[in-house]
Amino acid sequence: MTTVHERVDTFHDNDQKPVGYGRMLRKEDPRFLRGRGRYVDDVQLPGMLHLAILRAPVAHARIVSIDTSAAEASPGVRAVVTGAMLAQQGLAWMPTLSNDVQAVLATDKVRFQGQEVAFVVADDRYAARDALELIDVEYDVLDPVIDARRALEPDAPLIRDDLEGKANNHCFDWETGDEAATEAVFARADVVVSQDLVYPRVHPAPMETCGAVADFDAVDGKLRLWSTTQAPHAHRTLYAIVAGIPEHKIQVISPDIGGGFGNKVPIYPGYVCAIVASIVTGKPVKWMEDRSENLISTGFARDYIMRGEIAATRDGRILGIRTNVLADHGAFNGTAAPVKYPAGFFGVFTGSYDIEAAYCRMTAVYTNKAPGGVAYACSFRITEAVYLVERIVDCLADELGMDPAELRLKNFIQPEQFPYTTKTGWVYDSGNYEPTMRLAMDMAGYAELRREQEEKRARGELMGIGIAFFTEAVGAGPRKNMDILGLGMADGCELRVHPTGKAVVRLSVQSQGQGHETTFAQIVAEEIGIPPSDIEVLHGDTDNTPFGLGTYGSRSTPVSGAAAALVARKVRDKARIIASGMLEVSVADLEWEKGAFHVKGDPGTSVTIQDIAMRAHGAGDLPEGIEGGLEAQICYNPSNLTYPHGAYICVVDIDPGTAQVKVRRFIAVDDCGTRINPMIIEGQVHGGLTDGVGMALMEMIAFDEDGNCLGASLMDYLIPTSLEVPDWETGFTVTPSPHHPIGAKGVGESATVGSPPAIVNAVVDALKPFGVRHADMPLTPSRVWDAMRGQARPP
Ligand code: MCN
Ligand code: CUM
Repeated sequence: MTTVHERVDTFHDNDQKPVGYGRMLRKEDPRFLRGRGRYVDDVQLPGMLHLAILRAPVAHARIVSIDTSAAEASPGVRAVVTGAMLAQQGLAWMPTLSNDVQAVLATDKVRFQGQEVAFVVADDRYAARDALELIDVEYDVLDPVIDARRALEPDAPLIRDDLEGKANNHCFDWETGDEAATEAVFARADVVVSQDLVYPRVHPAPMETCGAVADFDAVDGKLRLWSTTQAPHAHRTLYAIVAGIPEHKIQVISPDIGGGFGNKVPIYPGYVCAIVASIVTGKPVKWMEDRSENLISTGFARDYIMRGEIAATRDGRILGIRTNVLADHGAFNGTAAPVKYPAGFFGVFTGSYDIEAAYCRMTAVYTNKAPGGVAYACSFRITEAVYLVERIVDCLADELGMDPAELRLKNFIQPEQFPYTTKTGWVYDSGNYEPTMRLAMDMAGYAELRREQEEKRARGELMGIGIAFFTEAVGAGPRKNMDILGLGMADGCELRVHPTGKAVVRLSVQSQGQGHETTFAQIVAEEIGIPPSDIEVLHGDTDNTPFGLGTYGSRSTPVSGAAAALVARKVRDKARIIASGMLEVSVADLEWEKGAFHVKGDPGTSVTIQDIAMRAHGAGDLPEGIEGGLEAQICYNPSNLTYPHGAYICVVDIDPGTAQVKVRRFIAVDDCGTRINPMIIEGQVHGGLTDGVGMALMEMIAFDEDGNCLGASLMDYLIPTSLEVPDWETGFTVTPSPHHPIGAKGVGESATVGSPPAIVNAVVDALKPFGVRHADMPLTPSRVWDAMRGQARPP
């Protein structure tokens, strides 16, 4: 059973009361539960052709020749296209979201197994796939670089010889914090602990893989693209720039999406191929990748090799944190992150602690692996940062012989210190950490758990308790320092109230399962008192929604949520003026009560928002200077990110005979400020915690030394099911964001960020009797077994 610690504010929308925040069943679920979702693969257009991609069988090879003649002659084939053909149109390469370039189809070399080499367009999916077999590519196989450490060796094979003047596999260097000041606190610390950590390469593996249907109409010159994208407007602008088609001639439609988790932020070669194919054939063209293609070629996550160091006084006051990171970016830097943050928001690695100095130095390299980097509910690399700090804080507790909860409580940033500027320059907007930590400890029965552990240890049983406390930075972001390829990270919102008082709100963000059709209706409902069921949420269609940067980095609530609240307030302000005319009193004499204005001191004399909507569109005079209609639009530029936090406690049991880890309990207390729909928040947290179990115990995209991807199917890339996870115990505290119009912070990635360190800390805690201080994820039975025997396997 799930324990929920919260005040009871359950209500039903069906009784048509003007309502806003609170538990409410999801408006989108009737169609999802009945199999009526409309996904990209459901799009069927007359005369539609099918596209299949030929992928590199090896990780690194020069292309000697490609013979497409047999494929072209294959039944049902309409076109076979190679990189050389795209190069003639200047389309063989495309920009990535990190100012690098990526091959659409390889021309010179293939640089990772699974890279796109050619495509076939045919009458059906089977004919296209069959013809792939007939394309004859001669490769001159080169030595691959698979290990990031190898990438920097002077004799390592050069991967990016396409980049002018490039003589090595170095991708970028980045640093943050104050090196000298950190050096100084480390020099005077009583205790310094360091630990090497690997956050392995993992994959978001959404239920629906990536795909697109492109339909270029040569008559009106308009391109319609249905695609699995988390950021339809940003993608449209990029297509406009690359293809030279003006934006008003491109419509990107992102229909229902079967999970994104960051996998659907980048632009993949497949989308571009589908567009080219439609232009070339003059027909609509569908490309849908299969599971293996998704796992081997689309945006991976993590792949950070980190060294963490922490300095403290003997009595447990943390002075400084230092880290050195080697980041594996794969063959192309396709990371989705604001331009100024090549390492995403890794800079928050100082965590939730008030420390004196911090420093990070990072080197990123190219390897012969798939590109990606920012995906899988990562909050722009905060997953890696939180894992680093929460592991080394535990290592410090171990060194000091201190309880890990006590050590954290002693070092938290205090409530009166907010807004708090970290030593790496992030301004945490608000937080109150101790109550969150105490609530998690109360829910867990922390003292009792420690007693139980002591008894079990005495009997030789392996039980571990792991804690993680995190602060996230979500809601990218202030346009003064955040843009993606020059696009400021703002979001538009438009609200229209129809004559009968029903409304439609149009968003620039795009749900992949987060329930936006419900929660954004609730935000608007809270502000103007129209029931959520009367508010239609439109998103995922660039022709019908205002411009904005899309959904990732848990930014929808912090940015678009703010826009939705403010646009509703604009509408309400206009409604107030219309109401003053209807009630023949001055605006100052009106009082708002969710859903209606009444005359001050006379609640009986009132008009509802629905009455006002009819007047706004109907007969009768409107006050001087007021136009008809009841609608508004806005573009919201956030002044800061929002900083949700949380305290997680995990209890594991390990079978000493098989080294199998069982997560027995997991307590998650989240603080995401004002809560719009607690049921949806819980769903987000449950999903993220499940991801965390996967990453901590099961998931890894591994490669052999030749660069063959060993995680190319769900038989090898293990993801958790309900059998591997406990019944989650969730709680919450509420510390509103001071700069967000409704005080809400994001929550969509919190649990994925916070749970892996809690689980690893629990496993390491269980293995203390063996003298284990660290073991790298995924903590599979073999790794735990090795840790128990004092061995470590290479990651
Ligand atoms: N919410 C709320 N109150 C808050 C904060 C959020 O009720 N204070 C609700 C929101 O209204 C929204 C949901 O919780 O319905 C998530 O909101 P938010 O934290 O703003 O995150 P986004 O909507 O921007 O979603 C993105 C985030 C990311 S980046 C990944 S990755 C991820 C995640 O969401 N991918 C998901 N959760 C996912 N959930 C599903 N089902 N599918 C994915 O692909
Ligand atoms: Cu980093 S995965 Mo989400 O931001 O789409």
